[in-house]
Amino acid sequence: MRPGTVFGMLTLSPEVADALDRRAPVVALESTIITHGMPYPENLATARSVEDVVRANGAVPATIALLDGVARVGLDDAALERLASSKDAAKASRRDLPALSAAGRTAGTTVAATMYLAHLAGIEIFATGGIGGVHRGAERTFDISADLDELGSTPVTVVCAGAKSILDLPKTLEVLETRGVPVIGVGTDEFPAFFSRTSGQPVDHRVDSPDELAAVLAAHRRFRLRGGVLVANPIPVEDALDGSDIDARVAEAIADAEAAGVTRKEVTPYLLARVNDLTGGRSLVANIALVRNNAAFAARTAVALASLG
Ligand code: PSU
Ligand code: MN
Repeated sequence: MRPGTVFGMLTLSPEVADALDRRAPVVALESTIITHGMPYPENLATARSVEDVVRANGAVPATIALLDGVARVGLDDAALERLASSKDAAKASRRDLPALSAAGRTAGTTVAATMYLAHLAGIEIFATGGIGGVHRGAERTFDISADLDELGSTPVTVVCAGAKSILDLPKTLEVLETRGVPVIGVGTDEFPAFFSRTSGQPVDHRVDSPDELAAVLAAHRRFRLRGGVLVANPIPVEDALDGSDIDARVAEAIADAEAAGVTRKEVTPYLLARVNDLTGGRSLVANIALVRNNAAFAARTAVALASLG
């Protein structure tokens, strides 16, 4: 695929276009984590270092975002810097893409929107920190992230560290089961809880290496299952935080969100910012470590997949 425009609305960087042409390993990276998930300048340092980790593990990084209305796949450093320092970047989930694009806006793309754009570009694997899911209290609010429906319908593999306890993990796993999304633990039989390696929630399938995951993904392809695959890679032991301590801060953040009357797409960014504040630097350090860990595993899996042909 040549750099430039695909379907009128997608611009690939020359490096990503060339890698896809050669069928070389490529890893997609999302950008709501940059615009709404971490404060400046840590967001910029993280975006750069995650790209470095992908390269160091043998793949080409493709950070995806909406810049001046154009969906870009593969950002240069100036674009990363602009996105990270922007005060008015929007948050684009799949349904926001048309209106934001028509208005020429700049936006971070969520897991859902990034999966969709990655698939259009022909990228099969994507690394992030945490996915959106079923919020606590969803039986009252109906707050369920569009990330889960996207995983049910778009064939991209998402490597994450589980989900933050701002979400209801058992309900999130139930919805993933309903949507037919394979959930695969990396070196674990439990779904990890983002800052901590365990959640008490079992996963049905486990792999212990990138090669094993590549074999599962090749089989997923052969079965022509139409949706994505969720890979749950626990935070490294040395970076993990004490679960009960974080949970208390998260509960506080959720109470604040309810008191402030926050709803819909504002909920997750509000909670992420509040949890960052309430835990001080510690949660941010852990967050950065787990994203890098996921990027490494995704890149090594992309390399293994490419060698399967
Ligand atoms: N969870 C995190 N960090 C994040 C997000 C979620 O720990 O940055 C972002 C991701 O981009 C995810 C989005 O796709 O929030 C989900 O938003 P919502 O719940 O509104 O669908
Ligand atoms: Mn929501």
